[in-house]
Amino acid sequence: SERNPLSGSPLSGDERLDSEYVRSLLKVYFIMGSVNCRRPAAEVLEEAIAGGVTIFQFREKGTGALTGAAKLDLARELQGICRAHGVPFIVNDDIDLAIALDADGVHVGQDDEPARILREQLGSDKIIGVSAHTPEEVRQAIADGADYLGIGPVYPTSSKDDARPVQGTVLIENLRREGISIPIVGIGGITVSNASPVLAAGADGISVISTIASASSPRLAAAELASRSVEEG
Ligand code: 3NM
Repeated sequence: SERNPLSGSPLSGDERLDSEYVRSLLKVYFIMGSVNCRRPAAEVLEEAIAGGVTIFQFREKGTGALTGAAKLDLARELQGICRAHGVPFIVNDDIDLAIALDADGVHVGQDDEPARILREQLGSDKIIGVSAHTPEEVRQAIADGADYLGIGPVYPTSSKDDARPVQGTVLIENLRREGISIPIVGIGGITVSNASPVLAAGADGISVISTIASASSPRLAAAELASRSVEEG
């Protein structure tokens, strides 16, 4: 039977999703589109969830990415897998797709629709994530009503053509030192062996494409990331 991960989920006093609930979802945040894996994406996602992925983002971007009906079909297939396992399904960028599929949320970058507009379109019970790379972008995203932030790239990445300069864990550390408590995932070049410093810096979880999508065993990769994130996050 299908499970909707957000149904009955706690809303805070101001009718937003409870931030501790969102924080708990971010432990192992897997992002993938068809260009990120050499095997069928559905297979990779099934295995990754079996290994311990806690939230999934459909990110169909880059050279050779699917569009139109093919993109919609793949999104539907992957959403079905997420629902079967109670894993929230987030759509990168594409608000129309997110609405059409009644996805659990949307993730946007700085060049996309601001979170304030997305909140108006999506309502209070969906997850809105924003990529932020500077303290100013962080402040704006929080003011706009983001549920969580993706902060990166922590390490060098080859999965994003227009990635910003590598920034290590400094921004995450500084935000936590300032008392900013919004749920945060670190992103960019994170592997099993370099995940711990990201969590130690104050991230609630880690977000990866290639460490899981290109692994010979997505299940094992996800399980190893989960063991780090659950113990140290
Ligand atoms: N956003 P990998 S880095 C999608 O810095 C994305 O905002 C980033 O892929 C940012 O885990 C990135 O393979 C790519 O490095 C992450």
